[in-house]
Amino acid sequence: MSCNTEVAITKPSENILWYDKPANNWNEALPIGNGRIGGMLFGGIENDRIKLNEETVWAGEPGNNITKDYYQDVENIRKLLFDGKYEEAQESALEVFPKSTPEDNNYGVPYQTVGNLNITFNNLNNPTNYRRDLDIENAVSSVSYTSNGVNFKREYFVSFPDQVMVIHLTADKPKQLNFSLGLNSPQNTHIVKTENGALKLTGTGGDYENKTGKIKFSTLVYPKLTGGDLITNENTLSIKNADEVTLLVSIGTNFKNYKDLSNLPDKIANNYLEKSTKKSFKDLKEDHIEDYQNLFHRVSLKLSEQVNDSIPTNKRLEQFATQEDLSLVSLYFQFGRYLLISSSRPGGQPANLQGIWNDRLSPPWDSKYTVNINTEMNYWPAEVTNLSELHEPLFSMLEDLAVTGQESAQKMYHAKGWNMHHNTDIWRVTGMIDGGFYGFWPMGGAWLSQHLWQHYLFTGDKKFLEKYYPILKSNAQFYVDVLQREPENDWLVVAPSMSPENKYMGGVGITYGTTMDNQLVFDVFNNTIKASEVLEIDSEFTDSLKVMKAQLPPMQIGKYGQLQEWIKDWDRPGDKHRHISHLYGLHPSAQISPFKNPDLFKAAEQTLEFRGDISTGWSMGWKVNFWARMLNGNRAYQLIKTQLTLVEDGTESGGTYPNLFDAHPPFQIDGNFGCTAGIAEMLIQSHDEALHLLPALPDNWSEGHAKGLKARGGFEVDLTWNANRVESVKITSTLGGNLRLRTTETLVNDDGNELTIATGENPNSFYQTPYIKQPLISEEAEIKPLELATYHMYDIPTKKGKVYEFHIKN
Ligand code: FUC
Repeated sequence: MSCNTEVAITKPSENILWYDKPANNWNEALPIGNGRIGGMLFGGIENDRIKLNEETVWAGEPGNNITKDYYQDVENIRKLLFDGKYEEAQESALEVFPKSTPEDNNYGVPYQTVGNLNITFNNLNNPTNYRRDLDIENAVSSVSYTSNGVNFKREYFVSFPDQVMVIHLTADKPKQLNFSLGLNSPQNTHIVKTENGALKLTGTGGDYENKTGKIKFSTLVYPKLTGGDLITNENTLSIKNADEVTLLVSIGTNFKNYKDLSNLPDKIANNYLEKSTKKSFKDLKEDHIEDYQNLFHRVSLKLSEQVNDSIPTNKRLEQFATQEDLSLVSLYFQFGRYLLISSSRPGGQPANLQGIWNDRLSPPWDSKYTVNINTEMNYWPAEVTNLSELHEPLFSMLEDLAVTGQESAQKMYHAKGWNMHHNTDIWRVTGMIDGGFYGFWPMGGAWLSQHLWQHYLFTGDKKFLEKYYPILKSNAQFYVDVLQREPENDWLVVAPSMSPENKYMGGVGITYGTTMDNQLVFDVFNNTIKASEVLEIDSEFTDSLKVMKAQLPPMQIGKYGQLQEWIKDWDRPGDKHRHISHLYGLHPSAQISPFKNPDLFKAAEQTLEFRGDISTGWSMGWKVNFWARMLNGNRAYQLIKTQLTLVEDGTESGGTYPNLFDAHPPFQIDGNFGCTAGIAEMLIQSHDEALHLLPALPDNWSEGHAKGLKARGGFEVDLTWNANRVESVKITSTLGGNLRLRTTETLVNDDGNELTIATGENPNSFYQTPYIKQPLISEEAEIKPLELATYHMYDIPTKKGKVYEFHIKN
């Protein structure tokens, strides 16, 4: 019988999330997606709900959010700051850029839901044997149960190659499938009807602030039946006595790019639908799995031989606080990779605050792009976990922002180049958002553009660098024009600005020369200088950057031994703020090193101690990375444990929901991605002159392997460890060049000979890290660099395409 067209796939149970009940709420539902189309699956028995998303369904219309020339206002605030009138400066900033949206402007628009597909089943009788799962090995979710002696099964996935969501319903006896299909949407403007044997939902994105909703979308649900009858009603479809049904869900919108809405939603939805109706379910599924596994299978992580898969995932999470379950950590790691593969594909939009999964018209923080940490964090796993091409949507957004951001640079700062503030949306707005407290941070472009340089360091792709160099340069140009001399030391600083979302005195965040800003400008200048050297262009411009770079403020150590967050020693030891922006220099940047500037390293540790562990989800995810960079595996693991604390829908603290979504709270996807990257960072690091093996392995991760992680310089790393020591390492060199290894072990090659001890600077250009000046007070400081003798450093000259294997000396 055709309902047995199962594809034979072996299912290693370590990569499965499963539950014994349907989802009660969003944070129990399971996400599927292909970057563009997303679904949240509730797996109800009588009523199944699938929440539908398409990544370009946002409120509003094209256009930036800068209504006038603000230069004089900025100048006035700058002057107040340099005169030490900080409170007045903050008041003035809030007057010019009020907290609530001014009538003639907007603060960015929300990402919105398409609506819901409802499947209502008839004739069920006391269903038993219920199971709902998400197999992230092949990106297929399923629901199964038994009713009236019949075993029912549903499978769900969203195919990237075919651009449709596929839901396959089967029963193990003929003529058992009886259900109806309905679509609805909370969108103010929408219509549901039936058309050519499909159910159709058309709608328009919402009006928001001063913007009119202009996104049009079209959703088609087409059932393909084996046996049985399809009954077409006015706005529902019914299926009677079918043997097997494949539902194809296709969505199109009019969005072409951030300023062009000339695509035809119906045509797009129809085209994808037509193509996929010609394929069998088996082919759709096989093509989907092949495409997905091509990405997913690049990395494997094993932390324990024991896979605790006999209890539902929510129960495992609940027990995690008290019982060791290391395969839950590797599942969580791979789930982060699954989420990136499912929410960010080349040619599409970058993952937003909720990836692509949102069931509201007005989600938290509009589910847009918050770029003072969140959007960047989404992409931390991209390179190191070998999903480099999934970084592309972010680069493509940068191409847009480098255009729209010229308006904010000109109108707000009278500067050349481009900039943006702390948020953007699908229309690529670059002006101030959320008013003159949270919004006065002209650094979004500085942080986002780091990703361009990092992609180059991992891939060595010169063509890519050539293409994106103008964006780096134009962002550097903005800071060349905008930097000011501060009154006390004549250092070059950004003013006004803030240390994201934090304040240094009651209600006052606005200031100049914050540590993070200085670190960011340092990186912007440095990346541009380095890129111009690689491309052998623009040396005159970059010579001027070198001069300015030397005049940026140094990082400073404050009276509590902490790394100062501000240009003055305003830090409070009791400050638990979720943003630890001034440690940007520790991670993701590489300006603080235990080997090069140990006093700063020590000060960063003091800062981490003051801030504490417990916080919002993403903040804990960042701290996993920080402690990994502190080379403290046990503390990093402690943070993972804190982050993997089960929280339920509506809980007010950070942690992890039953569906393994990160809880800010509420759900925010950055914490998933941050922690995934942090786990990789515990196993290899490649930012500080060498490829460091097991830099932060916790005591209880005594044996395991990580295969396929990527390091800067294009090295792919397969690592096995035992008794907490590197056992063997296999490195594929995709670019050639010197491989410098840092490890606590004595490593030998196949002949049993110890590797060549490293000397001098690493000649590999992808490993040459520029360090910012020592802090002012460091000359008196006693702190010595981390003993290099603790580590072995080896140099191995490598050839492109060759594989190198080493193991521990017995
Ligand atoms: C930043 C954070 C918040 C939240 C928001 C989306 O503003 O400070 O915690 O993550 O982004």
